[in-house]
Amino acid sequence: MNDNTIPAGVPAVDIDPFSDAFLTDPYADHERMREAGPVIWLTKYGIYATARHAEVRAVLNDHENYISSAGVGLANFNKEAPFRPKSLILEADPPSHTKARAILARILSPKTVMQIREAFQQEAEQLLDRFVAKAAEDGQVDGVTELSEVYPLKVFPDAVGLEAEGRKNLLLYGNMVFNSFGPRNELLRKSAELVQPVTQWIMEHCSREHLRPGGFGDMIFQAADRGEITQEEAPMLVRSFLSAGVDTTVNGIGNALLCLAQNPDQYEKLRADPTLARPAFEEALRYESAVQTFFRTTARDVELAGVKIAEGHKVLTFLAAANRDARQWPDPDRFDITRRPTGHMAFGSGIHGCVGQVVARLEGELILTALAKRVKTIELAGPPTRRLNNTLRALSNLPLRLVTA
Ligand code: OVV
Repeated sequence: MNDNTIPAGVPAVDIDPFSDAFLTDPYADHERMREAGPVIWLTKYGIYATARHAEVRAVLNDHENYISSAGVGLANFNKEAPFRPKSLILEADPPSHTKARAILARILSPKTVMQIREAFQQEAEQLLDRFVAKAAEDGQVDGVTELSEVYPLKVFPDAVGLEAEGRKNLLLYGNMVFNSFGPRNELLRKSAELVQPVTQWIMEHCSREHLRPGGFGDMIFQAADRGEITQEEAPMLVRSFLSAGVDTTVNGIGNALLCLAQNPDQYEKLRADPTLARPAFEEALRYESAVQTFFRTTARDVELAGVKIAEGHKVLTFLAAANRDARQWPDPDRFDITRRPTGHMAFGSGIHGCVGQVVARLEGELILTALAKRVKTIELAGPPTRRLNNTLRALSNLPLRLVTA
């Protein structure tokens, strides 16, 4: 299976998509991979991959041939033990996936989002007041440590019903989980140094006693009370909220701030019309996708774009490369908040498409709206620094100078 023999007729590419150089700036390599062919072979890992929009979408929409239960990272769970007990939704196939998905989809439905909107908006406005005041006082402000990390760490765990103490663990855990989808490289080893205490904190806080009645976490236990899942499964679904609900939106918002700081003409459009906040966030997701990659595993011999792939192979889908495929997007390397990037792959696609996307979009919209209402111009006050992660496009710092309206 994942060996060193290059399959006949499949373009072989020697790029390492988990190297520091690639993760620092993946875009030229994305182009090389798209141009090499619709399906390529990555020699470094002995895996198939696709960087084109049509094939990424095709793989993600064919959950019967491309399964998730063998893991959605490089590791094949049929051959090696997962680094943590498998997620009941991410690393599952129908029919068990369907059951878990239905519960989370109901909790994170548009109806629920209408109910949390006001609290999320208030928090966004108060945070932006503080952010702008800090910028005025200090001459500059950090878009990551003082905004993009602060907001999701406040509003989402509040909605889940988690206590305020210790929430930084959510960032450490997210970093670890998203690194775990890559190879066992230095990034994974470093982030996993804290695996014991952080995992222990996370699992403790997935229990019913730690979750405020009526919050998203408690709603999972209510589903267990109704017999929809077992009492043992409930904390595992809470774990999915805590794994996927923070680091993703932190970086979605951080990346959007970077895009706007680097494209003053686009920021001016947003400032002039703050109702563009939602499409601006969507375009930032396309342009700098917070989640860059996911794997699937072939459940049988399949054919993708004319390439035969045998059963049991890993296929790496480059969501972020699909999002800049010129076959799909006119002028793909242009950040344009007036484009409507419908069909982007930043939330995935198909039955595993992000179940929290209504909440993620709400957070992005509210932060960009509050920003646009207060800030005339936003520019870099120094070079942004990256937090390299095997899966996430993440920033550690984003020094910004603001001129307030
Ligand atoms: C989409 C995603 C990412 C990471 C973890 C999970 C889901 C989970 O279900 O634990």
